[in-house]
Amino acid sequence: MGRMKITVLSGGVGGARFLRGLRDAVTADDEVTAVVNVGDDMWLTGLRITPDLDSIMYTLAGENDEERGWGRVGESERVSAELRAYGVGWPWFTLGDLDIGTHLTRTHLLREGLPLSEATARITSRWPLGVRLIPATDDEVETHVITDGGPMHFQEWWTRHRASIPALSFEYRGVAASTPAPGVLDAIAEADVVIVAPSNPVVSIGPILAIPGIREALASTPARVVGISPIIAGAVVRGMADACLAAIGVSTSADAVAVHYGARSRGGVLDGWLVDESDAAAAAAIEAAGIRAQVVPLWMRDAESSAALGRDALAAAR
Ligand code: FO1
Repeated sequence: MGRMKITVLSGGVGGARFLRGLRDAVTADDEVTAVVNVGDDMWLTGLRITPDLDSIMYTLAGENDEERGWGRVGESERVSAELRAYGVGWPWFTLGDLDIGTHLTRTHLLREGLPLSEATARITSRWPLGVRLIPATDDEVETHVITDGGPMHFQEWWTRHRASIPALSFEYRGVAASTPAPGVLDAIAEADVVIVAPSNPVVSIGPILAIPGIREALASTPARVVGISPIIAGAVVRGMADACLAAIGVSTSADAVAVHYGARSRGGVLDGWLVDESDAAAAAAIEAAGIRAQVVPLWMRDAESSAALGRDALAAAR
């Protein structure tokens, strides 16, 4: 097998773990590109924060806080304490000191006029990640959650309220006027394999698919498009994705999420869908929706099981 081009649509934590495993599963000749959600991004105390890009970068660099799931390992929070004392920012959202170094760099580059994709290339060049990271768009597209009390930024709903306020719907603010970042459409069109990471379908993959041009690129790529279920044994693997699925009327099951994405042959995005062994019974419903179902172990427990999942996803796409 020669050089392979693999493009992954990804959100933060789950996508980051998958990408780390995939990197271990490919050879040095292969080229892995991650098209990353920006819907969680925001301006805070003058800084542009991009949680999903940063989660992936820190994870691939071995610099992430594994226990907490986000931010840098060995982090301190002195600057955040000062911001709190001044009464600026979000007191429920902590920026670590090392992490702030990343945000200062990004904001500096943006203010010099670089688009986010170029700022990201500059920032990620610090580490040998083994994966090229491209924001799905250079435009500011931020997810807002519509609740009974009005809309709020996704980050406020998720981090401050822990998704406990019922979400009526989600709005990807600015998405209609957005365009894919340079390299995104080519990464999909020229891929040998496209993988939808086991990320939140509503607030991680949803905002990527809503950017005009991306669905069309997925529809026309000669590559096979294979997704990995973020649901195992009828439960979300991490986070509070079930609250997001409920809001869009999708039940928390491996087959319901596959049907939500839809078969590429029927106007959706998927050719194949990987489900966990505990969800083998869901395979029939997935196949009935026109999507090839593959039953494999999905738990990314350690480096070995994560790499095995990467190999399984590649095998499913051949
Ligand atoms: N999550 C939290 O639960 N509390 C925080 O204070 C927090 C800070 C934070 C700072 C930078 C960053 O990149 C991520 C951060 N996260 C925090 C995680 C983030 O809110 C979400 O988990 C993701 O955006 C959802 O994918």
